[in-house]
Amino acid sequence: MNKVAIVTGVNGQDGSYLSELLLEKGYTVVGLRRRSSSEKGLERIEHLLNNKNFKLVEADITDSGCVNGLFQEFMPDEVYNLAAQSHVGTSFKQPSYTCQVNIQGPINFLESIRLVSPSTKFYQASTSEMFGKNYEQMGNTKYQRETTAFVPQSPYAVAKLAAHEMVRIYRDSYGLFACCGILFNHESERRGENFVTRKITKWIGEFYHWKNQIDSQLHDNETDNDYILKISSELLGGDNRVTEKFPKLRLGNLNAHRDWGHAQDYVDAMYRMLQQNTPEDYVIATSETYSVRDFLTEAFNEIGIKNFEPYVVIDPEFYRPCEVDWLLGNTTKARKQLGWRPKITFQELVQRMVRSDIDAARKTKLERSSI
Ligand code: NDP
Ligand code: GDR
Repeated sequence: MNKVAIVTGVNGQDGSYLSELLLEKGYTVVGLRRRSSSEKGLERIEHLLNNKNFKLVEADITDSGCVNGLFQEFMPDEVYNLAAQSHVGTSFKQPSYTCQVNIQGPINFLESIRLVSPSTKFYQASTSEMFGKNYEQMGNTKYQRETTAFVPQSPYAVAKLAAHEMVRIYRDSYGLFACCGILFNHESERRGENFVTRKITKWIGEFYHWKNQIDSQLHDNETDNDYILKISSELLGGDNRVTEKFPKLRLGNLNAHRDWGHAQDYVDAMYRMLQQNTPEDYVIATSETYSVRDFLTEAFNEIGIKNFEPYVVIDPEFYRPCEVDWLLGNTTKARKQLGWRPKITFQELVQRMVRSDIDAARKTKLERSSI
């Protein structure tokens, strides 16, 4: 009989990659998706919908009765709780909602496992945001590991830390196989569009096509405060310049450092954690850190632009009331005990994301022009 895994947040970035991995390994995957008034939002898992071992189920993790019913119906061997209000900036504007989903959700699963299915293994999606502004230092290297103290800097991080501690309490009190992956930032071609990496690469994809539109009249680029301008060559020098405008990329803090990996590598670590003999928490990261500025430089380089500055506006709208400045994960434990290491480098990650968004923008343009 196939093993059964419940994956919450199945239509999110990680849920889609993890489901692929588990299906490849012969699991039956029960993917949970909350109700939506439209059928949109399944793009990341469209290719799985016809797989006979994949079941898409409507469920909200904040509803304890609903979660309990899932255990009665599916008796899962493993649960991967990936569903969350996962945007740090949003958590400052919606702190109560963030706590409701990110704390109550995991409690509902832990309670159901305790009461209905104590042999089910549970994975909780913890985060490097829990370290907040804290780090350890060896020589010039500042890093975080499993034993680094948590000093959360946002409602999101506080909620995730509460869930993290709750997992520890259920593990210690009731002997459940429950563990947390303390995952550092991981991105991909499927990353949500309001996280900084994807926001950048999506903008670049669209800008690339706008810039390269075949139009013999347009040949020069200029900028004003908010727009990049293309100016008609025939009218250059005259008073009646014809311009086309493209809005600049608006971002907040470019100095924050993040340890960015690829989501495909990270879901493999989640799986490995639940195959261990004992439940433990692990830091998962690449152990390299780059600033948002570095990401911009690398991404603009992909389209042959060496200096991104004329194309970007710093907008206080995207500053956070409290920021996490430095993240770099020490993965000694995961490498040793899980045999895990990332395969995709920072440079490959950026390249894949930019190329994918250039392709996506091309398709959108073609669709528009065929209407
Ligand atoms: P996403 O935001 O892409 O996915 C989260 C999913 O959770 C979405 O599909 C969302 O549904 C779903 N969801 C939200 N609320 C509920 C609810 N009440 N009931 C059911 N489903 C719900 O996140 P990622 O895939 O990037 O991250 C997965 C998990 O890992 C999250 O918990 C995140 O906090 C955590 N994490 C992520 C890291 C990263 O860098 N990506 C790093 C460390 C931790 P909908 O599509 O309808 O909004
Ligand atoms: P993060 O990711 O907060 O690290 O949380 P995000 O991409 O949102 O921000 C990274 C850094 O970029 C700065 N920044 C901007 N961020 C956004 N979103 N939009 C902007 O315009 C912008 N400009 C600058 C931010 O201030 C920040 O410093 C992600 C999420 O996936 C969490 O769920 C996860 O737990 C952590 O990673 C690890």
